[in-house]
Amino acid sequence: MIKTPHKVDLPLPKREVSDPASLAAEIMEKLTYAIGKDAKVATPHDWLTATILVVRDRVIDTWMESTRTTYQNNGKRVYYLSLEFLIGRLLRDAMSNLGLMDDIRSALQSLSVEFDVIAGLEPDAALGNGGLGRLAACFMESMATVNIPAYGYGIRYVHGLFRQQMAEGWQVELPETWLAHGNPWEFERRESSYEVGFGGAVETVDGPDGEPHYVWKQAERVIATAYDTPAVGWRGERVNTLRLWSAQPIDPILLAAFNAGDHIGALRESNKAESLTRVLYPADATPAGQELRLRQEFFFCSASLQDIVRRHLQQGNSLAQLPEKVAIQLNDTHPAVSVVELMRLLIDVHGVAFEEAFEITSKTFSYTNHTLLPEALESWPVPLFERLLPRHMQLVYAINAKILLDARKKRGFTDHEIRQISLIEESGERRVRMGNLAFMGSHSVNGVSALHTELMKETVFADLHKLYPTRINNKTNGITPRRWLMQCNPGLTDLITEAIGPAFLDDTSKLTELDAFADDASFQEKFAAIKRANKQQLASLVSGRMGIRLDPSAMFDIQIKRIHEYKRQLLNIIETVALFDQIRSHPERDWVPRVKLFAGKAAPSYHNAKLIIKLANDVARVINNDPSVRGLLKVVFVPNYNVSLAEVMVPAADLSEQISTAGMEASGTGNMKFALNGALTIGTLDGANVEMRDHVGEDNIVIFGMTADQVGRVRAEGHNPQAAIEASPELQQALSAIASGVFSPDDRDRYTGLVDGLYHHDWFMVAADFDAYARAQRQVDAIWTDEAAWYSKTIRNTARMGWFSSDRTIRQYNEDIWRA
Ligand code: B1N
Repeated sequence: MIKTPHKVDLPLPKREVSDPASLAAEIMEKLTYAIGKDAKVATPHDWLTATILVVRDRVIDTWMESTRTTYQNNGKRVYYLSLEFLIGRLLRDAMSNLGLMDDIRSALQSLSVEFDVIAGLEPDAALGNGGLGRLAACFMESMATVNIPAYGYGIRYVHGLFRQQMAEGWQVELPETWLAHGNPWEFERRESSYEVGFGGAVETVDGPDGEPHYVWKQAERVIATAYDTPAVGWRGERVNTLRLWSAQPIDPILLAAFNAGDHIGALRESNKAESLTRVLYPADATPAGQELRLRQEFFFCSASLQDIVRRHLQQGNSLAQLPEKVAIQLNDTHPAVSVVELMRLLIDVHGVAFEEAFEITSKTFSYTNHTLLPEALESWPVPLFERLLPRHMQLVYAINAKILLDARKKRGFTDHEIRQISLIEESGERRVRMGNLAFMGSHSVNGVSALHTELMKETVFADLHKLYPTRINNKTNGITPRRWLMQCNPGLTDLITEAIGPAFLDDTSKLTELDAFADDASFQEKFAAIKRANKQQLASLVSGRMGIRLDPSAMFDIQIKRIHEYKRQLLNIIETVALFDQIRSHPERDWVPRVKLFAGKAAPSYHNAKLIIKLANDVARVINNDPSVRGLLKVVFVPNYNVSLAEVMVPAADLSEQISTAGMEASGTGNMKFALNGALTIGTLDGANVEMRDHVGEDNIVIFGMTADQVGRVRAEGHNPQAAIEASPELQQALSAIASGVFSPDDRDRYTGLVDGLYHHDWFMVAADFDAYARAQRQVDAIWTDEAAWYSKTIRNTARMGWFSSDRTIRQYNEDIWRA
């Protein structure tokens, strides 16, 4: 690098004034000089970009300040490695965290620009599938808020999660193009580029010390280029960096080939490199085991680790100090190959001995597990792993040999236990177990809810837990109250401030003061008015997008999340059909008017999940067109669920559906968002629902169904769903209606397979839990009918959910694991 003397004492124009008039002037300046447009011809997008650039200027001052201070203190940094960051929009978030909301609004108004209109044009950064990716985004905001020097590392996908369109009720996936208008939030960092290699072979040479040295001769190489996005904390006190990698070819074009007339071949390498970071794998807790996925994982891990080690050494630290200065959190096993990549860098590049390298590595890494579903536990066929990453394969074997010897010799583990612990799955095709690799290569392994953590100890990691009994710990998930209360529900935020003052904005545990208002009739009335206004907003969205009219005085009963059999959207739909039957058979009864809302995406390859979406749409069509239930029951599947849609649906919910088969949802975070915004939860004792019940109190949540223990026992003993179905006339009738084509007259057999599965396997205990669920729903009706009771419970939910702030989660990670 060429060192030039920089003149650093020139004063920068400080962005300290932020009254509406100067903000308006700045927006005009950006429009003119950064975008090159006259106000007369500026499009709404131009106004959006100009506004983002003005807000961004204010972020940058603090960003540089934060980075500088960390460098000067040479303090410990936290690195959050995640293949997904489900960010959503950033403008409202940044404005609200910087306290610019009102002034920017007025500034735009003075320019005759409607803030809500341009804010609605910002595309969602949908670089994630669901809860795991959204958690990473909440954590980025909370790490900045609680003042932890942190970097997020991931991939800058050109296409994030697909756009979901409905074609006659079937999900169709369309590409999503969030970068079409450019991305004003990001900074390309050409200078932060690294080479990442694949394939080839490992050569052994004699080192100067007489020991064998290993040289990985890579067959292919690509360049990883960094794109940085600032992550602003609450009140803008700290700004951290989200660094996303993009893949570029080493040679953009093979000119010789091009000149010889091979125009396509000349671009082949270039296309191959760029395809690495082109699309996000659309799989959430479903298998994604393709070669491109392993390449994506290694690509971003290698670039991130090279960057981390470079920064560490540049500070003048030694490699032995790595665990003292660096904490790397692995978000599930997707970045687990980092363990062997760091080992390789330490041993092959920096000459550290194996034993020491392993010690440094395992003290630096920690790993979060997000699922127990066997099909979602990553493992790679040994031949594939070896072909793509031959040196890493050697290191996997070396770590495995060390740990297994230790287990056998020192701890007397049995052959069966040794097989369970091994990094190599030996039954059938040999595979590398990424969960075991992440476990061995870390000093901390955590689950994401109390129940999930206990189940980890008893199931997937039972034997590793026996070998390392203090390694597994729990960090119950959380959500950022900035996005999931203050920004998405300003009405409720103002009402709470009016009642208990603004201290809860900085410390959500203060929300408990709201408990005193739970039975206050005038407070209940205001709380209800805000809920109604939020429902009205959702109703206009649904009417605008789908042409369906919703009555905001009906109960809004909402299930929004990825579509998966274990989440049991099917249970909800079947109960809806049963309710439909009941209302028609007993029109004289006092039915509680309900709107059943669903939204969520299915993995494109997940047949049953897509069929469940079609069923929801088929049932909706029939019910919504039946005059005998008009005004009492409506069903809506809102297409293209994403973060921005969640921000409208969450504040509008009366009832939150959290009904997974117990033991299968690791935590859930949507459950927390709804309850914080004053919805009642109907749910099973699964994931974080268990801790939510402990916090809100069992009178303020409706729990039903089998426990995780019962599910385990029934599965082991073999359960008879047919008997359960025959014992429940309502269930039987609903199932026979669905199976016989009442909702699919165009294809009467469409759902016979789905219903057959319930009769013969019912792995997800839909039939087994049906009666308990239907009873719980009638209990919800009874509460709804007693308005004072309803609001008393829902206000208590808002009051007692403060503990589920991701600030609390992050503080726990920092106290127990990172110690930054
Ligand atoms: O992670 C969330 C939890 O709240 C949810 O309960 C859990 O289902 C979710 C493979 C996953 N677990 N596993 C994934 C995502 C992408 C992928 O390719 C698995 N997502 C979860 C946050 O802890």
